Amino acid sequence: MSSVLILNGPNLNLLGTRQPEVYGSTTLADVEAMCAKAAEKLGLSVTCAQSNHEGVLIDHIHAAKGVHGGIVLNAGAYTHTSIALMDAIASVELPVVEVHLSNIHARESFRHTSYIAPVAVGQICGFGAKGYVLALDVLADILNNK
Ligand code: CA2
Repeated sequence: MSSVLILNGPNLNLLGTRQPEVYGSTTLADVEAMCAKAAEKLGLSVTCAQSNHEGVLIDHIHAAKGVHGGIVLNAGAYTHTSIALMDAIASVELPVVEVHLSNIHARESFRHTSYIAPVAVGQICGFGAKGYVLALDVLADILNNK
């Protein structure tokens, strides 16, 4: 069975508690439960992790090599700043699907830049928590060589 890491970055532990008009009312626990359910249907197993620390996120990406077949990554605001995360993704050579709850291209201009996008297989944004399920669907195809 193919295994996928669902990795969430800074402040996403607060999902559903503040700014519901931007990020929805779904909590991170809800997102992770949705992912587990979707993964089961797709024949994938998932491991979920969240950190507010750039280095810890990098450690998770490094540790995924040889353990997981791919990564669903919402790097939060590190998306727009972190060359270190970009380098980590490039170094593990795993398919990474970049996810954002909000449409980052319709928001402030500093959110239009993603350091993740050039090393990701693709980016899904603007569809709320459903984006994670869409990303798992894409990864299932990639991991089954469809
Ligand atoms: O839309 C997304 O998923 C983001 O990755 C979320 C990040 C933001 O910096 C990115 O530009 C887009 C912020 C996550 C903050 O999450 C919160 C959730 C509830 C309350 C406060 C923050």
